[in-house]
Amino acid sequence: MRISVGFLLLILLLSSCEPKHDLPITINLDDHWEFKSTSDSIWHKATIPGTVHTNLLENKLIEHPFIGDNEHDLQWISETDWEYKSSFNISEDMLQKKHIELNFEGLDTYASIFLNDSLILKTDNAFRNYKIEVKPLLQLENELHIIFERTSIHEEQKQSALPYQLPEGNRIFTRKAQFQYGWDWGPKLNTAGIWKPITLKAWNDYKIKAIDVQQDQLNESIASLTLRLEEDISRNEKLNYDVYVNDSLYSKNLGYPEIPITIEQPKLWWPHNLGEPYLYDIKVVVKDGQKILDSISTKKGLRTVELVTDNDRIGQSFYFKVNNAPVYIKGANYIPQHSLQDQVLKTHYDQLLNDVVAANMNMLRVWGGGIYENEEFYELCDEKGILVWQDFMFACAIYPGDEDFLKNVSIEAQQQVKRLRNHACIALFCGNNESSEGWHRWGWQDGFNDFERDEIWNNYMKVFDSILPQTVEKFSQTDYWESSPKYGRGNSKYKTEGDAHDWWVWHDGYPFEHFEANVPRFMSEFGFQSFPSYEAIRYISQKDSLDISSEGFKNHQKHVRGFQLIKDYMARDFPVPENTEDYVYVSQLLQAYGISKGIEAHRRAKPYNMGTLYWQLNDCWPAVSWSSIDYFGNWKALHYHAKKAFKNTITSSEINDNILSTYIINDNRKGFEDLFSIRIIDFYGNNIWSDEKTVSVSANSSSKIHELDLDTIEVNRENTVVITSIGTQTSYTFLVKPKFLKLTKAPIKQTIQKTENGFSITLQSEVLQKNVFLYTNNKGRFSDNYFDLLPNETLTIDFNTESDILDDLKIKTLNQFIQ
Ligand code: BMA
Repeated sequence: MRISVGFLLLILLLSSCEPKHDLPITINLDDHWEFKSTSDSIWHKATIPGTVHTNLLENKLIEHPFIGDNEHDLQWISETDWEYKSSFNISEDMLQKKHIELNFEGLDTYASIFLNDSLILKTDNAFRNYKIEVKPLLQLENELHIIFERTSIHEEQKQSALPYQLPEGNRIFTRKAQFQYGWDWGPKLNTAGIWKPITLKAWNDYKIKAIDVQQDQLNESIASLTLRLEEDISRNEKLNYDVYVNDSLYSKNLGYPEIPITIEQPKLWWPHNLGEPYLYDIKVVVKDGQKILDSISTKKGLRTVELVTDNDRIGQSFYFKVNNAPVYIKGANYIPQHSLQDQVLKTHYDQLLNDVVAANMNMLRVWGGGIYENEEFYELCDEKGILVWQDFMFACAIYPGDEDFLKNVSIEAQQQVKRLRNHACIALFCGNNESSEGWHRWGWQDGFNDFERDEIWNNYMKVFDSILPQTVEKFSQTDYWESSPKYGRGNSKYKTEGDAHDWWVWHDGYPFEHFEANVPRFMSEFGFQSFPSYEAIRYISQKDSLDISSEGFKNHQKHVRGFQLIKDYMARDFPVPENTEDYVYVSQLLQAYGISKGIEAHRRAKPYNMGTLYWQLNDCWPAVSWSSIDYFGNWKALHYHAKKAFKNTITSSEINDNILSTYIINDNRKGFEDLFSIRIIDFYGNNIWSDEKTVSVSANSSSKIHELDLDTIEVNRENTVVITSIGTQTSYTFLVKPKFLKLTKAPIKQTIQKTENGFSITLQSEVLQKNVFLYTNNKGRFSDNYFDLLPNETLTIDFNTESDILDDLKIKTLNQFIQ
């Protein structure tokens, strides 16, 4: 058939008259904001999303709270009421839509919102988003005005309605990040403001609210999913739902927003250390005939995750199965990356999560005293193959149980679970951090009568044994755990059931060896503090010299006994240098030494123990803390050492009654056969003893591979090192504490060469050099640091940097402090 040009033109003309879509319109209301205290008359510019602290800083109205003890002088900010206003225009097109909704993604916390002078909303939960239909009030030109009341008035009111005081202070009444009230690693900066975006959305008869991708069945041969759309719909016609998988049209469906899909031979999502964290792109386009009404896309990793808590002959297991395979968990506890959340940018998330992967961690626990993280965080965890243990935001306190509070928490939980449930990374929802332990073991019940005690515990149960688990059950396919830890230290079941926090080390002053003799089923917290990088120390006091004794610096140690504990532990195991620069270095070695001891003991005990998460990955400001990466992103010694201790396959040795036992730990899903060797040399490189054998190593195992009675060989324990290896993996074990090592002061030969990404540094020494620390004032990252250099070994370390010169490279080793 021949079609004339005129006919074609006519068709084109007709089809262009008919609109091809009736899509919702969304605009961001982030511009033209101003703020002031309610008692002031002068408005200042405000960046939104932001916090009042950031807005004050941007206007140079306050000093930076992270410097010295400025924090103290800024407490008035939390005791002030603040107001924000902005004007915005909308298009005629938008105004004509049938529905227009304002969406506040996060307001911190007690806000009254006025649109064109009408009060439209009052909020009391920074973790909830609030949506409100505003069509009748909107014009082409509009004014938004938000007043934030200080939290203390609300908290005092709520306190006065209660006949008793709950542990731990008035923060429990306000649903906002609890660490903002001060923590043992963070400042008290109880901020306020528009901390998440505000958007305006307009539509006619249809919009998609959310998508849930439910996994009905998943194994290596088939994935059966149901895509379920939540919609706002005010029309009767049957709609078309077109589903795309990885950009190819998968199916066309008429009439029903619940669409089954089947993928044969699906590619499964795995934590990065066990496979590929593969993500499918799933998209649904909703149409009325040919007219597009809305669409939604999501990335979905197909995997099953299960927490196995079976009674066994020891007590009760606690381990994760991913795609039906038990997975040994390695990682750390994550806290907010900044006290002022708006300062955390995509690059920070990306960098930190790359550092998590680089350190061979496969899980982060998002700790309950911080925030439910933003989308970027979970998207990156999905992409990078990092599992997330997600606490609900309750920590170290007992919370109220009145109806308003319970309702508020219930909405919060529902919103958060629905927001997070499609993420492959989400492995577990956990009710709270240490609230149960605190109630049972920290004297929190003292002073209450029986009635009050029952009431308080019943209220606890309402939230953590009822509302939260029911919400998780109803809206997700993820497991729930009431409280971390299951039992506090001191309870005899601590080691045999559930997850544990070992704070005997640090808080109770027990030696690091305690970790080796007390391995629980799953260690969800254990840690030790160290000083941060020289960069962070200099920043705190704004001096070129390292000043750790000023009041300003001391304000950055929030644990009351912190400085003393570091010193006491150092004296037990390490030399205690006088000079600050050296002391900071040794404090990091000490932390790395203690925590690696714990990690290895936990891993050796697999499968009795199935996971180890140390406290804490990161910092929210420059501080002396338990972190392995400081506020500026610098890796402390612990991060480098954890990277080695967390490798999928390692050898690890322990000494008991003069018997040196060596284990091979393999987390891979496959077994293998390889050469195992063990060699003892002295610090000058002389061979003292050696052995080797071919061994076959099972998948996902830890087994003792070698035993050596040290009494049967002639060895001076103070100047020897045991080198064990399997294939290319090598570990060093020293036979005495670092402070007893007979190290020799000797030069290290170094050559530096420029490379594409920075410099390569080649090192060599005639004697063993312990804990070689390379440092420079140039910004960059060493491929390894705080490492041992064997006698006569040549080691090449890369320094990744944008700088063109490296003329200030310095080296410290433990040899300089002990001979
Ligand atoms: C753990 C955490 C935090 C605390 C840390 C160090 O119990 O849950 O509350 O910062 O100990 O004390």
